[in-house]
Amino acid sequence: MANKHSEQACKVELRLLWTITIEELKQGLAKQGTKLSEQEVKQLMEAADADGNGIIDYDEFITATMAMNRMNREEHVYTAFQYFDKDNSG
Ligand SMILES: [Ca+2]
Repeated sequence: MANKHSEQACKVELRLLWTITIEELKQGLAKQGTKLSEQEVKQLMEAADADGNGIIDYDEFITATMAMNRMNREEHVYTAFQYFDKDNSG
């Protein structure tokens, strides 16, 4: 199915381009009205950053989000990811 193919291509692209830095995480949480201390943000970051390279990539974000919310709806994750990565810095 053509749709499925382009969906998968899109996910690969997202995996390559979309990452969340600790600054984006902090700003995203602040915009949502979630007030976390620097230490809490770091802990959240470390929890999500499975390979410890200092950024949360698409896979890590999905894993962390699913673990937190027990949600299996990827479009919600996608929306949340867009929210955090507003500047599309990648
Ligand atoms: Ca990482």
